[in-house]
Amino acid sequence: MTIRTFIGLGSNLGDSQQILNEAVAKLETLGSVKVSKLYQSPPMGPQDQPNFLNAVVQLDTTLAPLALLDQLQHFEQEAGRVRLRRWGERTLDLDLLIYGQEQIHNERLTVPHIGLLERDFVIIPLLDLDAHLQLNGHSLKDLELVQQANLTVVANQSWATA
Ligand code: PH2
Ligand code: MG
Ligand code: MG
Repeated sequence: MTIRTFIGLGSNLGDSQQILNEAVAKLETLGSVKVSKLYQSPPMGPQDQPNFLNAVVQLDTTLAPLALLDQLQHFEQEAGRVRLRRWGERTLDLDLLIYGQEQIHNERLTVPHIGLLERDFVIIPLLDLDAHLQLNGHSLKDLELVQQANLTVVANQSWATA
């Protein structure tokens, strides 16, 4: 059975656009993929770090949640993941945001992702992929932060396939 999942992509170290491009190519090995626009976003957390590039990938996959998490962490390592501090700079961050309708709580994984509803750099790209997406019965497009989003579009939805 195929499950619709959404993966958050972020990078603010190295050649971030190249790193995110390669990440999308790797995600394509796990199932059928659709990408959001590519955004630049001011850092959440420590302010003395570069802006992030952010995007979201919709991935339809047969992988179970923890098997998918294993793959995401493997891809992060392959990208030479550097993580210097909490909420700090990263070469590649791949977050499992949504896994079908499932609520998952274990030592390795919380889904939907904690903080999803507070992050414009997650919500806006999610809406690119599904303008009517709902979480716990609430339409993401009705969230207040959608009006206040502080994101710059870097590339349209063909950025990863060009
Ligand atoms: N990720 C973080 C910390 N801060 N800020 C933005 N704008 N985008 C991110 O992806 C991000 C962040 C740690 O995962
Ligand atoms: Mg993250
Ligand atoms: Mg992460």
